[in-house]
Amino acid sequence: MSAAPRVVVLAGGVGGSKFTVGVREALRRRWPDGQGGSAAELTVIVNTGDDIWMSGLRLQPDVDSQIYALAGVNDTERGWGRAGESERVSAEMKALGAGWPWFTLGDLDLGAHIARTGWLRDGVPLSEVVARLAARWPLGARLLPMTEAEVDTQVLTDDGRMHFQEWWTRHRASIPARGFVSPGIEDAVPAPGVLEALAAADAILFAPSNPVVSIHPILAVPGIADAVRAARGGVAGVSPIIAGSPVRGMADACLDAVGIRTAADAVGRHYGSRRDGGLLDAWLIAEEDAVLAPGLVASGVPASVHPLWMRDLDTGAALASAALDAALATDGR
Ligand code: FO1
Repeated sequence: MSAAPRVVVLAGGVGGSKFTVGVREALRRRWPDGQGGSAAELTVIVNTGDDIWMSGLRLQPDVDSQIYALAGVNDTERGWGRAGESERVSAEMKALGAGWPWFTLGDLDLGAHIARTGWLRDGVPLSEVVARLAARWPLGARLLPMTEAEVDTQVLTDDGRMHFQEWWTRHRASIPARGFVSPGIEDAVPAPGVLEALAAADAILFAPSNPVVSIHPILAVPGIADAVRAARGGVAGVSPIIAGSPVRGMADACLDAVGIRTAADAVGRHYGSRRDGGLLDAWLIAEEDAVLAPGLVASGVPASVHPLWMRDLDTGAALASAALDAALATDGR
């Protein structure tokens, strides 16, 4: 068996966390540490563009989705928040006319928002705050926010801009988006540990997360895309599009807005091959999209065909394992 690798995953929240759980499982199976964990190191660099202030509380949907999924306490049916939630506080807030009627905070989830906001107000840096929240459970992964700066994603519409959460959760992405911006991101720096993790990684994986509002904000933090391009380890991405539809969520509305077709080949070309100045050494597409592979390969994007649906822990681990193999097979230069 080869030496246990250092693995970095770039990911958003709900869809990304399913993949992260699969990666952790694949690492446990292939490089077991004899105590139920893995000798491999897993670091997840998480999108913070979805973050938002609500009623004085700082919410971090993608960070929390990753923590809850890795801890096994996530609501798998609803897709976000904690399993077995109650919503007494939210009901009272609604009665008071506070918060937003379209955004519900569970009582357990609120514990995390209150703790996070309190620490931030005490001056604790965001990456330490995330580490404290993640320490609530043994996750078997290190979570890093992409940056400590507040760079909430805004959606450009014909009537002006709105916060990504309002567009996504309230309007269900039904208002045509003309683009996405992250005010302040050009002055942001990667959170502590991000560039070091990318430089030390044996494998860097792009989760099948929304390319526009989950992966792009991470890559838009100055220094991160360059660190991926320069990384010693191999870089493999997993398509979030299967047979022309998003695996999850409303990624098609986001792709339309930035002029990328909702298709596995279009997203692969958008990321591009590292040999040609892009980001990937390997691009995993679904069996349903096998017909697209030759065209991708011919245009320099190193595509390979795999079962992409993550139906359970086994299929998630199998996909993660294929992505790991694809990344580890490349020397990255
Ligand atoms: N999504 C919803 O569709 N409705 C909600 O009321 C809602 C509340 C919520 C609270 C905390 C949190 O961390 C996430 C929450 N989400 C909710 C999910 C979230 O807004 C989005 O699905 C993601 O940000 C997009 O990845």
